[in-house]
Amino acid sequence: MTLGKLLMTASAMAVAALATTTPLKAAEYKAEYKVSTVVPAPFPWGIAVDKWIELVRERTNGRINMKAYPGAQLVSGDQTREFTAMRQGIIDMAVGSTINWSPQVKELNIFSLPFLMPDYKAIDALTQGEVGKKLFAIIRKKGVEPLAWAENGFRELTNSKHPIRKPADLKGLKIRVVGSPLFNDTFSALGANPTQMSWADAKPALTTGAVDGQENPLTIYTIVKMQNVGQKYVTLWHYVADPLIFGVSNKVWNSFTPEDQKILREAAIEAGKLGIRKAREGLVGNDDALIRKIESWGVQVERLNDAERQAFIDATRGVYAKWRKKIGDDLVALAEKTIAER
Ligand code: X2X
Repeated sequence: MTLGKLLMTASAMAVAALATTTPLKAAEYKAEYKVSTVVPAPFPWGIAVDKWIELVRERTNGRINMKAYPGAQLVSGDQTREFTAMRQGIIDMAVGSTINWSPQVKELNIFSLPFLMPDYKAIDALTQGEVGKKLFAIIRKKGVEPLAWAENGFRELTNSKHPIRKPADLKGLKIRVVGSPLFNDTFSALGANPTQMSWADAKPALTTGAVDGQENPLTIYTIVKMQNVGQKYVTLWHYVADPLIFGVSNKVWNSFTPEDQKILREAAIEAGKLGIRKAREGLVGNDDALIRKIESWGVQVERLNDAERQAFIDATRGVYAKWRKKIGDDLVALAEKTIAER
């Protein structure tokens, strides 16, 4: 090669290098952003995820291309590792349950304190108020940008053995739970035999009868058709509810322009509202269509009166007191005050 040719090649290479090191901002974006979730559409949770993805794609003209990965498949089905994977940047984004993130964010256990939230207004008072702001600040500090809330729902008790109307009815029943040792404590206090497992493992365990019962929102019950795997008894006890949080790994978040961050946040808020509406369909106000649908399948649904519900509250007070300390006395006191004033 002549010296002239060599110089030309070198300058061409320099131009090429310049072109790759100073691209337009959007060109730095990934071809696909992975969004972790546990359940897909038609669950209200998955509907919220799909809406978020769709709105962001539309509003960024495809600059931000997200894809849902349900079944917590990005963490091999172990939904309690979702938050950690997002912090590490293995997962770009997630719409996660407070239950599944609570092993890493202990304050999120607040929504799993037995019988803290009596109704939907109480959930909203927490997520949309000061408690929600404080929780978001904690999550942000841990390396995930929180954008908005959605909802899985009030978790009702189901089992294959017999109607449950009082703590003694739970005695010895093997109940599948997930996420946090708080659930073990709650069900042990009620005399049951709790066993931790992921959602991926829960479905076969219900089918084979390896467990007698489980707790989940009624939208999960109906869409999975749990009545067909022997879950013939449902107790409406509203003992805890799990909100969902839209989150983005900090590293990914910081790579977006402020305009695109705004689009992501606003789209999450909008998708979250849709998700919450879907999660409450047939369950709020005078509308109990979803419960009547379940009854029409021959399932026995127990509606507890105040005294019956109080017996469950009394039986779990010790658990509440223990976890109040773990979560933080100030935060729990603020939540109680917020709910009392709702
Ligand atoms: O595993 C469950 O029970 C589920 C689907 O509700 C959650 O991810 C918390």
